[in-house]
Amino acid sequence: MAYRALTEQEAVQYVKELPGLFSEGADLSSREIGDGNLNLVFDIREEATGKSVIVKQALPYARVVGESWPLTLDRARIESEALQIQYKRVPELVPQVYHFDQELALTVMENVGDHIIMRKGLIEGNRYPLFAKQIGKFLAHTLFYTSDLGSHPYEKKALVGRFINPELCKITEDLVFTDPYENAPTNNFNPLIQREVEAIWQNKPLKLEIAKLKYDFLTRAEALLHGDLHTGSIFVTKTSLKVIDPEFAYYGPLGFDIGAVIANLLLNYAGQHGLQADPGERESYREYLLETVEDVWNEFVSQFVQLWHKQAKERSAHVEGLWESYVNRLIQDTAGYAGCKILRRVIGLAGVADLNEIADEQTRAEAERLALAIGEALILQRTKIGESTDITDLVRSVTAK
Ligand code: SR1
Ligand code: MG
Repeated sequence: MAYRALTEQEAVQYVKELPGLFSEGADLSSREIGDGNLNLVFDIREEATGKSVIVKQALPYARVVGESWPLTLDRARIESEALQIQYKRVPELVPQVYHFDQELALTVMENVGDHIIMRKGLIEGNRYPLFAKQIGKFLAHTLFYTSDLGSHPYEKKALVGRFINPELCKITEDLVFTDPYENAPTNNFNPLIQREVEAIWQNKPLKLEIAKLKYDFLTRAEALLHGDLHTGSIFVTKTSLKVIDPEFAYYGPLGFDIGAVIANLLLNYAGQHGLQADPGERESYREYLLETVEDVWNEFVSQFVQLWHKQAKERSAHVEGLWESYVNRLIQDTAGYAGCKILRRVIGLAGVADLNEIADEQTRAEAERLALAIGEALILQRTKIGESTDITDLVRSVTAK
């Protein structure tokens, strides 16, 4: 079938014709529930049995802007293949793909609708005691097994080829690493922080460090990244976690994915200024978020290093001292990328609800100023970071100023 964007009814019809999903004659309902920046998402459900699937279809443009921003449909292939690679490594942490249609740029997958988007959960003040262990495992396994450490050199290079993702990478190159640091038309920030934003545009040492991080993003094909691992790409319950939406997947530096998780915890930390009125509750939740930042890194690194020692096929991986120097650089990359991802969410095109939902503009501006200061410190001081507590100490000291 030639490409066309499906209606709710056409999505039902499409699923009915797929073998093995629903019984013949099943009475299915369909609801378009996409609230992201790019795609259509249909929830197809059989009320009688409670069974449901998700149909996700790429639009030939970025939904957030409209048809004036054309965007490749190949991102649907990238997403569906990345989901399957990640599912192979950590099936409990990724939705299962049932079907992919290249022509329609459409994936049919497991519905994890009993979970909620983690960003929403954090805004509501929920705590997720297993989150760090789960996301640490996702990061360690998906990154290790797609890197030169955990895959055959031919297989790795073939994957690099399949995941050349130029148009979505260009979005990141522009929106994360370039536009927020100059007076670009895509920027979208609270006018009350104009002075702080202009100071960033004029901060040459900061811009140099961001340019170095961008250069590594452009050139360092280390592992198959998720590519957009913010808390809106993570579904959670108290006991379960599912990572969705890897359409920005490509081969890049590991710290970009780990940094994305940490950045989004810290965006919520900054947002607490307006999200939580009670100062005691706010402090306690902030401490929870900082502990989670430490645990995410510690879980990731302990599982990654364990895989390195037990599974690394690359012979040079076992040269004395290599893993320690790798991990040391990785935590600094992680801090730097976390910083860029914080700054882009305050200044650039796509903001986050953790800040945007603060109704009072003045309070919101104070939260945004804190986020900017944290982002800047993470980038400029990343070479002094050796362990996770260095990150959280830095955040505490910036907050105290
Ligand atoms: C036009 S896309 C804007 C942002 O949404 C996605 O989630 C990515 O973060 C991208 O930068
Ligand atoms: Mg997304």
